[in-house]
Amino acid sequence: MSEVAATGAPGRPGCFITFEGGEGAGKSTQIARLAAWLRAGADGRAEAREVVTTREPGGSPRAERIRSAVLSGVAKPYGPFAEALLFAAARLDHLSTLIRPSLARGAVVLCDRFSDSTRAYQGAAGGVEPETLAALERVVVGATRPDLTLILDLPAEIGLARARQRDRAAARGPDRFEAEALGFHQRLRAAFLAIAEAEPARCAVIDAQGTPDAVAQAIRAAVAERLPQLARGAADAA
Ligand code: Z5A
Repeated sequence: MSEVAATGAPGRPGCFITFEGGEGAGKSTQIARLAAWLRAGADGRAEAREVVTTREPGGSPRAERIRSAVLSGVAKPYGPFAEALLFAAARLDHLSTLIRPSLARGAVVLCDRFSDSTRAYQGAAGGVEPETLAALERVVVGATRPDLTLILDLPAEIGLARARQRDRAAARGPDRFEAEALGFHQRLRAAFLAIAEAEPARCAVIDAQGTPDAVAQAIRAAVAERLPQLARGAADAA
């Protein structure tokens, strides 16, 4: 095995960071920024890292096929539990083909959504019992839990307006979940905040209402504080 400084959970050479939040919270924007910062060794203060950026649902060829089906709405008539099973099937493949091999060779994996999205969308907003989702998470995710989860928080109205503006610019309509009513998105926000409150050691809530630069700075500060090996010295500059 190559000489890689351990950064995440014990026995795991790499480091697993997930981004969560409602629609249009800025996850894709901020993953690209954090990846560039880590690849540059946190402005030269730390070791430059191999960074793998990925997303859920998707992230592997088979999981991307499940993504297309679920986001098209084809599974909606089967109900939230069936959708949770499809997200879990996609996650199983994503974990075994991309996430675990990347962590094993020492990469930093930045993932746009992960199992907290199942808890929020299919659980809190969709009505699937938490015990059922916890059991699914135990068998699918196992020990590959995130080292850090950044929850990008903002009012649902603002996130939806951003997502709609982006969709208009790309000349496309809302997907299966964007099309849900405002109340659904407000439940999601509350669910992500509740997850952060229940698991403060893993989760950091980031105010996502500021400019992209301000949000990126808050994310770097959280990473420097929670995973100092990735950004040694950067906390002082944050
Ligand atoms: N889902 C689920 O139900 N269960 C699960 O287990 C999993 C997922 C894993 C995936 O959709 C859907 O699957 C998701 C949940 C469900 N629901 N939906 N829809 P997706 O991957 O297509 O979309 P998303 O994850 O919701 O992300 P998003 O809507 O694409 O937004 P984002 O990545 O958070 O934001 P963004 O693309 O970076 O930014 C959105 C726009 O705002 C864009 O035009 C930016 O330029 C702009 N932006 C970004 N930051 C700012 C700031 N700071 N100020 C102003 N404007 C900004």
